Amino acid sequence: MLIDIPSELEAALIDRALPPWELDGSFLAQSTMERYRTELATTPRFEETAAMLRRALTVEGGGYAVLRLGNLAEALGTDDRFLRLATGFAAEVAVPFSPFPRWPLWKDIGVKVNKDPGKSSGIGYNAFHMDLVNATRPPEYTTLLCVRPDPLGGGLSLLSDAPAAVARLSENSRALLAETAYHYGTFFDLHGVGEEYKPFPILDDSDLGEGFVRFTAKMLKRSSLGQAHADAARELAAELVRGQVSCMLQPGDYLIVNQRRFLHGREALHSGQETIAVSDRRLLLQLFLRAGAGDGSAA
Ligand SMILES: O=C(O)CCC(=O)C(=O)O
Ligand SMILES: [Fe+2]
Repeated sequence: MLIDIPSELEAALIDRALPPWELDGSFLAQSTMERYRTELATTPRFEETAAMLRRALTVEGGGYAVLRLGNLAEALGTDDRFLRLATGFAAEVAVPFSPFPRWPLWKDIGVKVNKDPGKSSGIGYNAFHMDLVNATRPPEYTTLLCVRPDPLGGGLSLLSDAPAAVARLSENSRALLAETAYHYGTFFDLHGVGEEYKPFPILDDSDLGEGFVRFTAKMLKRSSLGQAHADAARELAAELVRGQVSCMLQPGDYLIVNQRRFLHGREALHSGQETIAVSDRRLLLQLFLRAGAGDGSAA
């Protein structure tokens, strides 16, 4: 769902300079959360916009939103002042944090022509996945702020309702996906996301919509799985593609994904990336959010 910022809110936000944030370990400090909330709560129509955002992310059948911050990005540029406002919106959903101790709170996802094309910052098709899939406590929300789209026009963002895709599978496939038989990737020096989970079940015991559909289609190529388990995972990947929606992020668009509901991916960037200067290539900034116990946002 697309969420526009009312013009009177945009005008007030352009005038409002939020202070720099502070971290408490890998999490946004409570003092910053409170300060940003208090500052933003006094701007016109902020509360209703934040409530609309939370509702889009948690309502039945919902689970992602694109908050359109393009006018703010245009007025403020995309450095600190703008990032503080985006952090303020994120903090209305859940607690911003960085699982990567050596990265800043907002992590650059640029374009690297020599990287594995199917992975983060590669140029190829990035298949449906959840972020931090092999952690016992993945972030409830992953968020991507678009600084620059692909100047050549590629890189559509992809989203798919994971519980809905699972519901279309046969009972036999679902039973295979519930077995602790899947693994993916490495796990090194990550904070705030629990332990490495290996092997893991794609579906856990809890009701659909409560747990995660702990899946990445990248495991089909990069992990060795038994035949029956691989077949069930391939069926799920196909159902995710069948149900996918796509959107082209514009400068300043802020995509927020509830990882208990939706998986995400990205179409390939357009061919010819090597002809584009690194500083002109597509650039997203990624931020993860942790839903606090009992605040309702973990639903
Ligand atoms: O490039 C994109 O749009 C998505 C990247 C992504 O999903 C990731 O890096 O985890
Ligand atoms: Fe991702």
